[in-house]
Amino acid sequence: MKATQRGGKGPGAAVLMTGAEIFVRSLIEEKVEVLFGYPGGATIGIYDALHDISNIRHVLTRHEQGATHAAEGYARVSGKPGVVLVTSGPGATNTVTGIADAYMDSIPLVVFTGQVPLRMIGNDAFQEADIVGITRPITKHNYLVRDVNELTRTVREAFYIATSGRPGPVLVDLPKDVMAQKTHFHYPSDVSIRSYNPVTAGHEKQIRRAAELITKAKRPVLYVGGGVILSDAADELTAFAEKVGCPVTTTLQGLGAYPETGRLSLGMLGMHGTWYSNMAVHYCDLLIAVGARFDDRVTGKVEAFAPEATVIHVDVDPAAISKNVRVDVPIVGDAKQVLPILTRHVGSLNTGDWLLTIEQWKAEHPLRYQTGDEIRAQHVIHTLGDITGGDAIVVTDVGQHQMWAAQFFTWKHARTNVTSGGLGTMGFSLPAAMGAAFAGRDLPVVSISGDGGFQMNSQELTTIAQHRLPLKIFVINNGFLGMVRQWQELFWRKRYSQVEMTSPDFVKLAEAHGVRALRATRSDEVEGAIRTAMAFDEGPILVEFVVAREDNVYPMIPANQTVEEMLDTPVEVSDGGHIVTLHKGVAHHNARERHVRIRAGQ
Ligand SMILES: Cc1ncc(C[n+]2csc(CCOP(=O)(O)OP(=O)(O)O)c2C)c(N)n1
Ligand SMILES: [Mg+2]
Repeated sequence: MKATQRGGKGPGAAVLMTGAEIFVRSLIEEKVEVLFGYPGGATIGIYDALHDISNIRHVLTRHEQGATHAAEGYARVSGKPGVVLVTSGPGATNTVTGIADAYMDSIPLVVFTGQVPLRMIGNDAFQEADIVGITRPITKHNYLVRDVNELTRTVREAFYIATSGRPGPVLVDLPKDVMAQKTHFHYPSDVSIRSYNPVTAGHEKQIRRAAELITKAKRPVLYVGGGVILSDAADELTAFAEKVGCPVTTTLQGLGAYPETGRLSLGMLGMHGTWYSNMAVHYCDLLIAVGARFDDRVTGKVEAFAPEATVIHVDVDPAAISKNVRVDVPIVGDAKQVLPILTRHVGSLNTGDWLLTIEQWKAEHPLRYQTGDEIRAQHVIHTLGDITGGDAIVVTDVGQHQMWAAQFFTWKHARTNVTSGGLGTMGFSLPAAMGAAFAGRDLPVVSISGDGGFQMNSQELTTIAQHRLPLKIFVINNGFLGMVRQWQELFWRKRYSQVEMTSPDFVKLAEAHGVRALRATRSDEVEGAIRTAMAFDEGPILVEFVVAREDNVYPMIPANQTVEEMLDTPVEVSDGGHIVTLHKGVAHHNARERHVRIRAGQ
């Protein structure tokens, strides 16, 4: 159990302080630098206590959902917990999507909600909502503070639980009268929570068993998830992969854990993963999962996932192990601690033949697109990767553009990919990018949204303009809820039900919020528009890219199917500026033949 000395006595220990003052002082003890919030009746006392505080920056978002996504963007990029403060009732319920989002992707948030006075709880009081009840299934833990004397311990525990073990959101509900009660300030120096003792050091014997299997493997694959990013273990992962000579595929959340410029990179796996990553997982004899959870968007049909592989799983959360896929060697521990030990125990493998097979797959089935006059979203993202060299924080929304960003950006660094994976929340990008901009990383922040998702939280343009945040905001406008349209095209006989979408004039909308904006409509404008945006240094800038309307994301393994059903990118040719698709996504054709060759050691 952690036992760092902090707070304790010191100024204020002798004087009586209100709960609101104690709360603010506790945030200072927790070294909170930025608070994303929105005031109201139940938190007016807390906001009063914040009024004269200069060491916490409060960002007044324009919607509480924006505050929670911003806190998540901040947490993902900075590695520190994101902190939110909202009022009771509607203020609290507006955070629900953001909390669920953080829960699904294991992002540390501490969300403080105002609550009606204790004696009125349960009376359907004005702006009362049982937010502790509502958020029970979507928080790692939550609290209702009933006594001001419990306040500092609760805040201390909330930060500890949010950031330790498998991180996640913690909610603390603060009744108005409790925040007005007075007591002495004493900040606990350590935390002791019975029945919560996350294990971080992997079991020595299991690590040795894993090392033995690795040493014997002929066709190993590392399957790396967001846990590696969250535990800041990208360097340890890279050292391990390179010592062993093991190819690396990452999940959507794992992008950046291993540089895609590295020779062992397979890119992303799963439903819209690269052809070669999915083939490698399908035919590998050893799958080393690190900080990943075998999500259905990764596995497709679980029974057919990595059918020939022995599975090693390193994860800090024991509940994640053998949850979806049976694991042969479980190692419960923090990737940052486990990987260096594993690296010491293994030697370099002779994976030359296996890497050669993968090289062939890469050559035969690369990620690709053609360009004509019309802009392709793939081209926008590819160009962004080329111009930035991967040195940018890219925050996406949810839909086709998100998958193209995962596929075509050059992911090089941990904590540069900010995207809603588990929950898949449209409207995430703009506020999350805003939070990312407060994280203080010396990299440009690029928000990429679809026309649909952008409209879900575009109110935050004003917050962004107010703080003159140097965001590059790209709206990929295909006139459709593209990802749903793609499914309707491929699996619902092209019956486009409620997916065609009109939009405001995004350039005028941005300008109305005080954000500079431009529009690109032809593919020869893409590079210039991106260069203009990246060079702009007078605050935020929005670029609307009007792109091909009915484009699809490939490769694709349809939901709950297998590599056998993988649709590769169709063959396209450019004909006088128009892109002609010669045939639609083609399913797997030579996997079986290739398999025979692998077995024969060719
Ligand atoms: C809040 C929310 N509502 C609905 C969905 C279902 N959904 C997933 S992708 C998508 C379409 C997104 O359209 P757009 O933002 O224009 O992005 P595109 O796919 O066109 O790139 C929808 C409706 C969702 N993920 N989130
Ligand atoms: Mg769209």
